[in-house]
Amino acid sequence: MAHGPRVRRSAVVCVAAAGLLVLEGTLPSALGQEGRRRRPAAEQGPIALTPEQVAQLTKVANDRKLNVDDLLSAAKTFMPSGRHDEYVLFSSGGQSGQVFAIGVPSMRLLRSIAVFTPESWQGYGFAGEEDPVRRSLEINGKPVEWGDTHHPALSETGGDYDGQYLFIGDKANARLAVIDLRDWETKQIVKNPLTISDHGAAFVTPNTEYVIEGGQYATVLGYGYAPPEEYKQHYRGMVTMWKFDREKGRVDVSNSFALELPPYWQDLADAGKGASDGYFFVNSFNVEMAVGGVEKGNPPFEAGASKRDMDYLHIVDWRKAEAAFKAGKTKSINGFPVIMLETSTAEGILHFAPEPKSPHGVDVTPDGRYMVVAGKLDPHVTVYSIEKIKKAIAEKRFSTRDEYGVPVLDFDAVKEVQVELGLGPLHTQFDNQGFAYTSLFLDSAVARWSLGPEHASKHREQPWKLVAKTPVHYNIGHLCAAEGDTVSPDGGYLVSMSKWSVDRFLPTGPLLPQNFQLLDISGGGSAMPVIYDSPIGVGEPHYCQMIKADKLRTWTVYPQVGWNPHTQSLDPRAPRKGQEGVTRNGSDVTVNMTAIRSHFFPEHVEVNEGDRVTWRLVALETTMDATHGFCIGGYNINLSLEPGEFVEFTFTADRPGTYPFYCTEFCSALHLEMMGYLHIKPRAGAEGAPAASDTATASAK
Ligand code: RUQ
Ligand code: CUA
Repeated sequence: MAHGPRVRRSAVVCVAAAGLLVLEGTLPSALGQEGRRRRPAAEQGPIALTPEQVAQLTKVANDRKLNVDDLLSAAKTFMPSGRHDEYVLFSSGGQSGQVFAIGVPSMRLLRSIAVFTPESWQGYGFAGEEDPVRRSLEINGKPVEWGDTHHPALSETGGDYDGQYLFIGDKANARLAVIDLRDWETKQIVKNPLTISDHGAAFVTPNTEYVIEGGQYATVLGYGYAPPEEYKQHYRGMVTMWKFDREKGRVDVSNSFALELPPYWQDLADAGKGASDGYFFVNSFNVEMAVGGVEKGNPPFEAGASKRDMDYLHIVDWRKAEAAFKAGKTKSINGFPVIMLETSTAEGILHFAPEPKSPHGVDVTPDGRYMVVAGKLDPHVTVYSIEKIKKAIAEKRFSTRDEYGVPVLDFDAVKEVQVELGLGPLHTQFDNQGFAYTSLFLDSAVARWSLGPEHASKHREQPWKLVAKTPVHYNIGHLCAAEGDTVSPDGGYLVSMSKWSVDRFLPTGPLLPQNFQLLDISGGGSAMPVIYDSPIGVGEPHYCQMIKADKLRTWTVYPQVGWNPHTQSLDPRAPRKGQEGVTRNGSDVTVNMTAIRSHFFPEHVEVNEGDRVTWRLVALETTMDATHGFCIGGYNINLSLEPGEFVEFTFTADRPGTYPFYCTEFCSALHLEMMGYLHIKPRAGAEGAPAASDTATASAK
């Protein structure tokens, strides 16, 4: 009797296994001698399992206690060696300050991209005393060498990801970074001149005209000071519009500006598109303007900031704002142009709409017709209609003005619908079937719900209705569907960015990884199973975006030997083959060095104690399998020399000695031999100086 269910389960496993393997590749070729060759999916024919193979698969499944769903999940996410993922997930790296690139559906980490935190593998921030990375990380003259990255934003053309650039905000220090997706490296870091910290960055307008940086905790703009008693008079919020120059691949600071906002705590933002093109939307909380002070017996921020039922959705007409900026209707704060509140109000740039208290995410639907606001303390999402917003603005349907004179639109005039989803809704994404997906933090679930009647033919549900929930593990923050915040979401995959993984993985000490859970959302109705758990043990990622991999035009080697990745151009300073050597001008020494498998040229570099050394190093390699590294121990130098790359670094040779330098990538069979010596000769007479007979030392001085 006890054998009955076991036998039946095995049978089910066999059937399912055979079914799924018919879909995916031929087993014999997978096991063949093609191991080293990249295997495109097109090469695979339908497979037919022999009875022995079915038995083998069934045995593995039973030994590992896998059920049919597990086997299906495995088949949906497994990438055979050499097969590439369909999507790339660009994820924030939270307080690691980095960005992580992850393949979907395999959920394999492809690489990290160093942004706000120096990172040695990439040679990011370890190019000596004048390192441009370290320089760009300084704030008010202080090194700030980490960041809290929250929101990556891929560049867009016509509201769709174009695969060219990635932007990411640093919440802790109100900075914005630009990453070039040709070489996946950070090219620019800009510091907001108005606020120390922010939150709502980065979001792009549909053609990446601007990168939007929303603020968070109100301060005195321009890094000013005022006591908390003067909060209402002197503290302010802001949103900054960074102009992006696509040709140069840089934020154009001189054409960027900000808007002064009341001292509510602005939160996430999203740009309108389609029907709402020309607007952007920013959430806020603490319209109470609570100033906290538990230490004085006042209610803490968490209570004071949640007293009122409604906060304000900020609706910004950015084309009007741009016109006001171009007309010079700004005030300079800390050298940066700011459109002040009176101007925004007078010019009709800024309107508010009430939103249920303590909202978090605002997300615009793919057609741009609706804004979905999720309030952490309200079990509904509130959906606003841009058509109604425009009408209410035109007809001046204001219910009131706030303390700063900003018109507040009548809630009922702009609200389309409220949809009850569950506890703690945070963020919303979309698919290609007319569904929206909202993360439910307190429920630890992903909710699928139907959009309005115009999508009924696709989703075949009642409009504006909760359709399904999948439990996740646990405390989901953001979620991300394939191209799920663009004008044409793909559907198929959704990643739940679940917070502490708690019991999902082997214990890793008290500090837990986060957990990216992959959901298969390709089916309709209630089917959206979790098919993979992926530990993220390197930071607390907040948001990510998932782009179709074939949109990326990634370089595999730099276009020319002598390429400077900081400028994305050939660097005239790069030594060419045959120009190697060491030259001296007083105590300034220039080293021109090349690297090619498996040696540096020159291999000995002699300098004197106290010399100022400028070292130029170029990788002469031109093929994909030839990255070198270069380090000098004790001098904090570590470079990554990708094929063709040029790097210059400088240091003062202030500690004499014999310093082996070596290649830090195991680049060839003779990698260990790819080394040399830096000889720093002590000043004559100093301790450790060579004997007087060493005339070379004396004459070099
Ligand atoms: S968020 S806490 Cu995007 Cu939900 Cu930063
Ligand atoms: Cu070059 Cu190791």
